[in-house]
Amino acid sequence: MGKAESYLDEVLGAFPFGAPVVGAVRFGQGHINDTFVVHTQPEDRCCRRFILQRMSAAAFKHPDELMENIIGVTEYLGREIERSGGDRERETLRVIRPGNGEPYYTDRDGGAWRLYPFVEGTVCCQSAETPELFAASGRAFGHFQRLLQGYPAQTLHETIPHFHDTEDRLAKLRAAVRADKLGRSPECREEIAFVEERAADCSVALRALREGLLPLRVTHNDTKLNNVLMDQATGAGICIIDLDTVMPGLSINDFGDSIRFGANHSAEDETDLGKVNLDVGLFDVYTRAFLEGAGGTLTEAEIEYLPWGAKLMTLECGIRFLTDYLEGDVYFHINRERQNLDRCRTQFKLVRDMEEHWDELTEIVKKYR
Ligand code: ADP
Ligand code: GN1
Ligand code: MG
Repeated sequence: MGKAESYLDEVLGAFPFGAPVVGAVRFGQGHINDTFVVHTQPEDRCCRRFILQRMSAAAFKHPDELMENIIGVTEYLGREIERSGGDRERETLRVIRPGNGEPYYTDRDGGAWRLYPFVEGTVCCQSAETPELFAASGRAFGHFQRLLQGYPAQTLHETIPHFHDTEDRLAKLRAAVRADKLGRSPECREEIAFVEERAADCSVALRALREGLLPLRVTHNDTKLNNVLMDQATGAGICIIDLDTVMPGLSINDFGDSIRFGANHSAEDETDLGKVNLDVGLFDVYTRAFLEGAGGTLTEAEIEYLPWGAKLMTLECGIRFLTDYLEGDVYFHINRERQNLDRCRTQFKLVRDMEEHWDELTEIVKKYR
């Protein structure tokens, strides 16, 4: 499969844009899919934009199942949003089918492409520029989980098996270390040891799930700040995007992944670890907002385990970056060498910070129970 750009002519011709396409350029900062913004020029009105994506073949083995999930979830959300007087065109994604009526288009080399309207009047943030903005994202992700409370979970396909199975992620890291395909393991010795010291932690949430303490819910599973679009005028988190991993999962993981990415003031691939620090104030702000958004849907045990969600999602993400580095950067997009190793290091620095501030984190959570 070649570079996504080389298929654009073919793919643009397959979708009903309703007006001439005037351009398509790469867009956003996702690590997984190839995302383009498409500009069209209707005769009688201003430019209309679309989001065109080639779904990652490395991440998603069954695009048909993936799109069935997304269509099911977005239609359900659309109905829920309408029922409460919202605007479904702005508050959820909508899949636009190609001319052949399928849910997505398959290019000449088997690449799977989908199309959404661009949600206008929104911004997508890469870092929590203000506490208010971070709170708005927390409210939106909490609310998302609440909206999907009644969704028939058994109809959802597992788009990535064992996605947040931290025990399995640990096993995959160990296998990558053993194989050491590119001879990169010596430079990762400290990081590998860091994980081994925390091997038992990898079972904490899964054990609570197995013991029936934590319930399985329909969750987003990839709750980075840049997976929610904020209203440009009000700053409210209005549209949750990147629905590829909506599957049965743990609410604490949705909480935790947001903390991992947003409760600090550095980039995920920052090389100066002195700049990478957990912001406990932002943890507090997010906890409150997430619980507000979830509106009483979380159980006492789920709330109690929120700090574990934060620590485990951060540790797991570091493990995944490290595994990908050892395997030759085959999963996460990179734009420079060692980027996945740098990403791993920021995650482990944050895990350390969480451990150091553990009592404060548990106190914060208690405050909002
Ligand atoms: P990835 O899985 O690679 O992260 P995303 O679905 O998150 O892909 O899309 C990447 C980026 O594209 C998002 O972070 C956001 O900036 C932008 N984006 C995606 N969908 C839309 C949309 N419907 N409207 C506006 N921007 C969007
Ligand atoms: C990926 O798709 P994106 O960029 O929003 C990844 C997440 C990781 C994240 C790390 C499907 O998220 O699981 O936590 O990168 N998504 C998938 O930044 O693997
Ligand atoms: Mg994304």
